Amino acid sequence: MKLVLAIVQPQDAAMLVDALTEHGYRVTRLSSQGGFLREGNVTLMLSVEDQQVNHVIHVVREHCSTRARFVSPMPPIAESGEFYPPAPLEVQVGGATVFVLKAETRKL
Ligand code: 2BA
Repeated sequence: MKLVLAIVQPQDAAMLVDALTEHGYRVTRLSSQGGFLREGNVTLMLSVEDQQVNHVIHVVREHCSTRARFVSPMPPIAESGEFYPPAPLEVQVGGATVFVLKAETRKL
């Protein structure tokens, strides 16, 4: 068994959960937040057979898009009263960050 954790963007999560469920996978959806952007994202948790991992990753890839986000760096401390607003920094988010872990499922 493997535990697949997929961190995805909220815009992609609903369609992805639908697709995974339609393919017969059991999915748990957790609300999470990225440490860098401090924005909400979604972590999906699936326990699957080893031979299903590649298919799960294929379905995730099909439903998750890469998007550009802009971060405003903190302005430097002005020394002479002049102010130069720092240029927004572009980061590419997604499609998805996926972790695959060995797992043992015990249903109590
Ligand atoms: P965030 O931490 O909010 O990161 C959002 C995006 O910001 C990242 O997209 C990446 O493009 C950029 N980024 C993150 N840390 C950075 C840094 N130190 N310097 C420059 N740019 C940085 P993704 O790589 O697609 O990650 C999306 C979300 O997936 C992350 O949200 C985080 O919640 C999670 N994630 C990504 N890699 C992870 C890891 N190794 N371990 C745990 N969570 C991870």
